[in-house]
Formats: sequence, C-alpha cells, structure tokens
Amino acid sequence: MTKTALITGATSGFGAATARRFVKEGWKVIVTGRRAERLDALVDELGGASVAHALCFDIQDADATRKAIDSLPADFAEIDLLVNNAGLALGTGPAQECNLSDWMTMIDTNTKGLVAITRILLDKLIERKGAIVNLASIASNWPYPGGNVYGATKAFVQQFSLGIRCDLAGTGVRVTSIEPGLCESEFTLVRTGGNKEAYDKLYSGADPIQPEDIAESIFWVANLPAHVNVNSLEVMPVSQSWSPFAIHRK
Ligand code: 8X3
Repeated sequence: MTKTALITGATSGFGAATARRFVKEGWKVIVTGRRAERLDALVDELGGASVAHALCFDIQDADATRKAIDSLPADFAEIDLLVNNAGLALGTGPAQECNLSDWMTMIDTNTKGLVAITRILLDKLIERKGAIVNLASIASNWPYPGGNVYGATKAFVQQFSLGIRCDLAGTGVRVTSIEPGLCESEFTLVRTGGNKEAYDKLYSGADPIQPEDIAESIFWVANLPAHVNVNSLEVMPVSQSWSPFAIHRK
C-alpha cells in the first residue's frame, strides 16, 4: 500500500530533499510551506498531483494549520509519517543584542507551530500506527554563543519528542528527534539576514552536511521495521566537533 508523508517547511533545504527522497521510493507526499510558487514547482518536479499535494499556510497560525489539514483531498488524507521540519534561526548575536521579535518568531514557529500540527495530526497517526520525525538540532544538545533562543526551541523539540513517545506507548506510533549539525542550506542565509559573505565564510572548507544527507537519515529512520524506534539521532559533518569550555579571565 502506498504510504503518505506530510513534510512541513518543504520549500527548501531538508524539507524539499526529504520530499524528493520519499517520492523516489514510491511514497506520496504532502508538502507544506508559506511560498506557494515554490510548493507548486516542487509538486510539478515530483511528478504532479497523483504523488504530491501542496498545502500553503503559515505554521505559526494554528487555525490556518487546522484548515489546511481539513482541506486535504481523500487520496492524501491518510498520513503515515509527519516530518516536522519547518523551523528557523534568526540572528547569531549575543542575547543582550538580540531582537525580541526574532525570538518570538522562533518560538512561534519552532515550538508552537510544531506542537500545533503534531496535535492536529495525532489521531490520524495513531490510526495508521504512523511515525513522527522531528527536526531538532545539535543546538538541542550543545549550547554555543549566539544559540540562545534558537537552541532553547530545539531543546524543546527534542524533549517534546521523547515526552510524546512515552504517551504514545502502545499505539505503535514511533517518534524520532533528528539533530543535524552544520548543514549547507538556506537556513544560514535566513539566520544571517541574507548575508552571503557570512554564509560563504561559514561553509568555506568545512564540507558541511547537505540536505540530501538528512533526507537519507529521515528515510532510514522511517523505514526501519515497525518494532524499531530511533529515539534521537545526532548527525554532524566530520569537520565539526567540540571546543574546550570557554573561560573568561579577569
Ligand atoms: C542547525 C545547526 O550548528 O547552526 O540547527 O546549530 S547549528
């Protein structure tokens, strides 16, 4: 039986790569995001309306999310996998210099938006003994300068994943938190406010993870035997590791 995945934030990066990976293996996909033209182009690229369906809404708006899900046509209404990929980082500066509205946008998208669509789809996922893959981050696990609210939202995503796994025990629904490290995608351009110089500097010589690498991880997690649950999966490029603790001296 053909399975269906709903992938949030599919207009670029991990989300678009994940949609391509699953369609390649015969899945149907629902791709969501705010940019209608990009979603429509992705649906065309994936093979059209028989395999892909676009839902255009702002995940920060729980009512819009519910309306979008309610609008799904019958052949896309049964969902086997929710990939909670929509999320963003805004800013790299220290907390004392950050813009409060950027912080609120990250909280609204990365945590409240993710929680809303998860709750809205839970009954459907339980019905299908489905799976949820949440995109957290290495920032869930490791604090770093300038990570402040972004890291906190991703720690929420990771802990929410583990928490709902407890509640879903016995339902057959699997839940995974994936925690990617340095990855080359639009994510960094958004974070730096479109600063291409900062973008190039970050990736220069780093051989970062590519969106396809994370799509592969998601595909692997979602296609393991039904009795196997990967709780969390941290993925870094080989070039990325840890530094010593910082010590501020007088
Ligand atoms: C994205 C990875 O290194 O910017 O979540 O925190 S990082």
